[in-house]
This record gives sequence, C-alpha cells and structure tokens, in this order.
Amino acid sequence: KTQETVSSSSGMPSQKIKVSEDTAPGSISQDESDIPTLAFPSISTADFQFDLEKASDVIVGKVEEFMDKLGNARLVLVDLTERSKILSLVRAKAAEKKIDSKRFFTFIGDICQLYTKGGLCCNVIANAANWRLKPGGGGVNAAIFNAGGPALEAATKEQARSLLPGNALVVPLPSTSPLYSKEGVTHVIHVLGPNMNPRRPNCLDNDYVKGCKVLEDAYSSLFKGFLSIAN
Ligand code: AR6
Repeated sequence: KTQETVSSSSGMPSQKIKVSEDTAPGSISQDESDIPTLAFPSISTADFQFDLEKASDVIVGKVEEFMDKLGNARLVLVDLTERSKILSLVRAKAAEKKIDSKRFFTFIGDICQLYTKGGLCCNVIANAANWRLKPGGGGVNAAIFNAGGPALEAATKEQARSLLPGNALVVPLPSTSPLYSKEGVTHVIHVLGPNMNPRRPNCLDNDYVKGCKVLEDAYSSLFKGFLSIAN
C-alpha cells in the first residue's frame, strides 16, 4: 500500500497521490492528475445571499446522493479563506454523514489557482454564474472569466447566451485559455443558483421552499454535467 492522503480542509497544499493499493509490484500507479475532479464554489451564498445553514444541508445532501455514481471521481468544495463559514458547516455535516473524505473534501484557495498555488489537480471547475453568462459582476464569476480570458468568453457564447436558475452549462475550454494551459482545467461548468438578493434579477424574496428546490436542482445539474464528462 502506498496511498498518501490528500490534506483536506486544512488549506495546506495537497500532496501528490499515488494510488497503488493492493496492486502487484510493478503495476501502474495512478497519478492524481488522472483522477477526474470537480472543484466548485458554494453556489448562491455570497452575492446571492442564500442562507448558509440551508445551503450546507443542500450541498451535503446532494453530494451524498451522487456519491455512488462518482466511480473514482472526486468533488471538492472550495472557498477563499479558512474563516469560511460554509466550509466549516459542510465539513461538519459531511463528517456526521460519514461521507468518504477521499471522494469529497473541502479546500481553501482561489478556484482559478488550485494547481499552481495549491497543488490540487482539478480538471473541471464550476462557476457561480449570472443569468446572462457575462464576465464581471464580482465574486467567483469575475475571477473565473478573468482567469479564463477571451477564450472562455467565446467558448461560453458558443454554448448558450443565458441560463435559468437551477441549471448548469458545461463549457469545454480551448487549450488557448490560461486556465487550461496553466491550471489543467479542461471544462468550466457555469451554474445559476437561486437569488435572495433584492438588488439582483429573479429575487425569490426569502421563499426558501422554492429557493432550496432551485439550489438542489442547481447542484444536480452541476454534478450530472460533471459526470457526463468525467466518465
Ligand atoms: N475562489 C473560490 N471561491 C470563491 C472565489 C474564488 N476566486 N471568489 C468567491 N468565492 P459569489 P453567488 C466564493 O458571490 O452568491 C456574481 O457577481 C465565495 O466566498 O461569487 O452565487 C455573479 O455574476 C462564496 O462562497 O456567487 C452573480 O451575479 C462563493 O464563491 C452572483 O455573483 C459564491 O459567491 C452570484 O452570486
């Protein structure tokens, strides 16, 4: 057995994984970069002002639902700082449900620099998008469109011009995008979550019955989209 574990949740750079459990000497070991990995931000919980307790229940519930469909793929919830409340809530709830921490874990860092700054290989990243699929606007959307460059904007436009709440759009990234060449990201999945911010379009006015349903749909679309390219 030569398996090292990923340093989850600590914000420390993860180690290169060598998976060669129970294999014969000399057999090929799998490098971490071969493991399909989706890094995703917590959808709707910053600019869209969605309740963090409720969002963490939705995230952990959806992760649990998709666990046995993952195969060897991994899901990683990312946020910028170690003080992230959503990361602590999700970590605690995932531990309670005994979710396999090799298949799902949290990571601290900029989702646009997970490999170069954090040593974590993620071939797919998700974006908390706006309905027009436009760059800018702050948050993770501005960061991803910035890092992806004009190639990401063009590739997104080729796929769609808008997105409905609860939906996700898989965009293959051209190799000319710096996110591809530097970070190893082959696809960006744009996700539009429910909005509770009265200053943004489609505000749900604190209707959390509808809001939770839309957030569940958003994560289902995201994970299905990821699985469609992962396997
Ligand atoms: N890396 C990782 N996580 C990040 C990063 C980053 N670079 N930047 C932010 N986060 P938000 P929303 C985390 O506001 O609430 C945009 O303007 C952040 O801490 O980006 O779905 C769009 O155009 C939080 O946990 O998305 C939409 O109009 C999470 O990402 C609107 O905001 C989501 O925060 C969407 O709002």
